[in-house]
Amino acid sequence: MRVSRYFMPVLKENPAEAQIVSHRYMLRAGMIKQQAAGIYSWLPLGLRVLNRIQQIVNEEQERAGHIPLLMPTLQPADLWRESGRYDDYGQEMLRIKDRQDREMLYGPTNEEMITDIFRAHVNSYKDLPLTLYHIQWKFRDEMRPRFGVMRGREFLMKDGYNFDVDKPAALHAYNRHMVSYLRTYERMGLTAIPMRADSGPIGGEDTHEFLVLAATGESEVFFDSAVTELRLGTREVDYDNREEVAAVCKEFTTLYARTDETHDPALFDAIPEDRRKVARGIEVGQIFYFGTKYSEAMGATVVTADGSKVPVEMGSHGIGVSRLLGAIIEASHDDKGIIWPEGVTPFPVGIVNLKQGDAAADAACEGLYKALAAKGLEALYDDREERAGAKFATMDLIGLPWRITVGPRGLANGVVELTSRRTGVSEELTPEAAVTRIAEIYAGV
Ligand code: P5A
Repeated sequence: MRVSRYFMPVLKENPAEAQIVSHRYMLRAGMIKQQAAGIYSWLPLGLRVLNRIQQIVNEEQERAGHIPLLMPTLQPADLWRESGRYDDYGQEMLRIKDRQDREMLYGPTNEEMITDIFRAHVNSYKDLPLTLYHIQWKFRDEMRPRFGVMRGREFLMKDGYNFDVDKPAALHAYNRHMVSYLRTYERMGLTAIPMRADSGPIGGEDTHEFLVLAATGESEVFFDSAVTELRLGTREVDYDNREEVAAVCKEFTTLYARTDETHDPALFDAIPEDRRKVARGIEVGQIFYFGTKYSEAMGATVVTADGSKVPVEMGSHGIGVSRLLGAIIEASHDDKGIIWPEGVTPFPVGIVNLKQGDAAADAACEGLYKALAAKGLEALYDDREERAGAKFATMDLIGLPWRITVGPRGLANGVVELTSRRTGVSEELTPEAAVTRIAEIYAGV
């Protein structure tokens, strides 16, 4: 993409309404525009990151054997009367009437609807296990929408629902989600710690939240600092192997890590003092096991191997897809702007032409742009007639992890400059070597 042809309305000034750094940088980098409290348009640069995040989520869900579908944003109120949540949900639910005076709502979550789909089409244990998920917009009329996409009213969520014949199978699905989420967040460059939490309006007995540590996080968290060292890394996990999946979950949930809702001071005090940490975190996901809460209320049953009819065992599992942009920026930025991890960056590399109009510089930039494209890497090429300082400031603000700087002086020596946004370290390379290096970096992403 050439900056001269792109739509990236970068702001010079700090927007007064943004209280935290991620919100400030998302507005300044022209990623989002507020349309009403907690409701945003996703401008092209923001949409590219949102799409990258969705792609990672999809890949990891499919790797775990979970199946995508798509449910609507609008739901009939009657479904929610069946579970009893129509009244329970209160003011957070946006209630709408259609022209026939039928009561509808903009879905804050989809337990009822997925249970309705299940009961319409499945009735035998032979069709289980089954986990269905979608990535869809939700609406929650939050009392205090704030911090940009972090606490929106309209927001994008990945929500998945497992259906199993008995509790051990449902707990395996819970564990599978935990492991797939750990991998998902790691691919986004995040450390998200699973913490024992409270189940709130979703209900159920077992639940973990995934928290990214950040001073601006809305949750208070208590943990053993050793938990922040745990990594899934590149190990292969066989998602069908119950013991193996459970062992990974045990590894990640044995050390003390809880939100304020479930904090136990006595257990906390048993941690060696130098590892006892109280901090703040951003909740980027939550998984729930709730058994037959919805299936019983809504009559979703299966016939088991011995011929008896039982309510299906369920859980639901969510990732805050749009919130993740804010969380990643809170975890990865400096005073010049965003520093995207390679896994989610809107463009893998930026090209800055120091002297637009100089025949050699223009030709070298075009050559780099095409050579990168040939390797499947779409660069963002700043081809504007602008001062070099302004181009650098924009690149730093939008946070592409790598920048290639091209100018007549370097080209006279046959080199361009490759700079890491994270470390600021630059090296001089031939254009061909720069392309090879970038391709190597992204080969493992
Ligand atoms: C699990 C999936 C649920 O709704 N039902 C379906 C369950 N869980 S949850 O914890 O309430 O939400 C899942 C994740 O969505 C994000 N989230 C939000 N993101 C932005 N703005 C909001 N107002 C908002 N509310 C929830 C969180 O990341 C949460 O973990």
